[in-house]
Amino acid sequence: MKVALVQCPVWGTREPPLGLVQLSGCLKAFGIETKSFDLNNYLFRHRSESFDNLWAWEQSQFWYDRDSVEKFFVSVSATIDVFVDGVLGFSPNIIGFTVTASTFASSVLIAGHLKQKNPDCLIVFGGQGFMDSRAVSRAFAEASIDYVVPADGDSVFPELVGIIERKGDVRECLGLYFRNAGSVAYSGDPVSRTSLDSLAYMDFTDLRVQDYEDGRHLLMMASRGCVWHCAFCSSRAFGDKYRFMSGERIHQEIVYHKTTVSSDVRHIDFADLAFNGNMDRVRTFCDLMVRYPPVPQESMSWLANAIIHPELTLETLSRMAAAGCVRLIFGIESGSPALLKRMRKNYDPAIAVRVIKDARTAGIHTTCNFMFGFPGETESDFEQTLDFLRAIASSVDRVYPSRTYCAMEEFSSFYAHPEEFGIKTPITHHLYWESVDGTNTYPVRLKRCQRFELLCRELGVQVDSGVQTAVHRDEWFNLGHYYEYRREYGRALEYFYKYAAEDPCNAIVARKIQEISAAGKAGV
Ligand code: B12
Ligand code: SF4
Repeated sequence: MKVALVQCPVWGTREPPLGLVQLSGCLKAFGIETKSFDLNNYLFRHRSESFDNLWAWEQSQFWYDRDSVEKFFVSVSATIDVFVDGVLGFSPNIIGFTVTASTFASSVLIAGHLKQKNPDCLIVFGGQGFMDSRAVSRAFAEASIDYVVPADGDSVFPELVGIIERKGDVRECLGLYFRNAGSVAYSGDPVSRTSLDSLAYMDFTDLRVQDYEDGRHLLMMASRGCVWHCAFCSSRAFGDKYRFMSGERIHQEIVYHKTTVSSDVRHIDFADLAFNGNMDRVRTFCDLMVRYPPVPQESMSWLANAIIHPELTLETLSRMAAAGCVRLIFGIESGSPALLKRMRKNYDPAIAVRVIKDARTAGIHTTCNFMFGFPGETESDFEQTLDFLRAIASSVDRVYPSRTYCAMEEFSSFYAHPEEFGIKTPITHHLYWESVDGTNTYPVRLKRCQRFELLCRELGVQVDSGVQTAVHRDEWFNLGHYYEYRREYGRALEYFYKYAAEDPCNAIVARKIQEISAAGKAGV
């Protein structure tokens, strides 16, 4: 039995897709012949100048729209054909797609192509896109899709492949949606989730680290879920319970990759939501990295997302630095204790100031993320955020002001209970939501973000430009879309023109200008 694994756009291009390399390791551990194919990276590397920005984080909305993706695929059909033939050349019996909301449209289109060329291949969709149960129905509306795995596939997928191989009953595979007499059935929740310490190592055989933008680092996710419950967060929704690899296990996997497949690797990025959700494992991991470096005489650095924790003392931070930690990224979001409480963000700003200063003393760089206009944020709350910035200005290395300011993400608790947070319902747009009293709007949030950035400039604090786009263009790009959404087309055009003057090759903006102008909407 042969399994092909496919990653469609849009996804990260700095390093191999974690979902695929993890699943590939798990399938091979069961002796299943597996090959991975990354269409996302393939298209990214072959993109033309007019699509240069299509992989920018802020423009990922493009990929949610099936028509846009289909038109794009038609325009690069020769490249798509080569890719599809490459997958089928492996003669897979099963093709698995790793699907999130941002890859759903492209995955459906590619799955259709593959099925059309080889109707015998079984198509399995899985991944975090299916934490939204509506996505399961949308997937089964496509004739090409045979199965959907809505949760961790580490053991479910190998089990499904085994059952298909021995022509068994797929209903025995818990954690699976399948077609049943004209409708869709679910086999039931798996009894337990794979312990992260017993996971197979990631497999980079087909998706080599050096074929990605940043060829010298390894991405690892050494925990799933989070220990906190911030009201705006949707990232923790999928793996609700915090599960983590022990310090010993993280160390073992790094040593394995470094000494076998990826000897060039000098750096690890931990994608964990909260790397220090369990401080004991952090201490164990650091002790091991100091006592048994993956390659003696060669330094190995790492960075991680962390939560502000009172146990991040100068002593612990120094131990982390000695173990290779070069950067910690903190979701600070606000400097107002009252607003943090409202966000259910469980830390004291005074401790945060101390941790950031101690990190600097220990030699660890810090990045602090901020958001603007969380429901209920008053001018005085915002002033406290500016005061917080002043307090950390001499010790923080970089700040990242959210370019979506305060997005109302599905599966977050403020999205689920807007009335509790004074948000106008129905929520028609995750970015453009408004407070019931009308004082908290998208342009208000954008202005606060700009004031924050101005203060950064004054204080000499470095502002992270985000993913690929230039900071100052965001205002024009974002307000162009905002006014288009509000049908204020004249104002939308004004902003899109400003953007186009700076970045004339941008295909999305050029199309917006053409669409609005051609329809004569600007005069409306
Ligand atoms: C790391 C990460 C990234 C990295 C990915 C880097 C890489 N090279 O892989 C980066 C930073 C690039 C990224 C980008 C984005 N991300 Co992201 N990301 C994550 C994060 C934190 C971890 C995902 C991960 O790798 N987990 C580890 C692997 C092993 O798990 P996994 O991929 O889920 O795979 C497991 C299962 O899902 C399942 N599975 C997966 N695929 C398949 C396939 C088959 C066939 C089967 C059977 C099973 C299966 O089995 C796997 C093993 O258990 C999650 C949040 C979270 N807590 O998980 C968000 C998350 C996946 N991202 C999300 C989003 C939306 C994005 C963006 C689109 C953001 C945006 N605002 O536009 C961008 C992509 C746009 C762009 N231009 O890059 C959402 C997806 C939501 C949804 N409903 O689909 C999440 C859930 C966060 C959130 N709630 O907002 N992301
Ligand atoms: S700490 Fe970060 S990942 Fe955890 S719930 Fe809060 S925002 Fe989400």
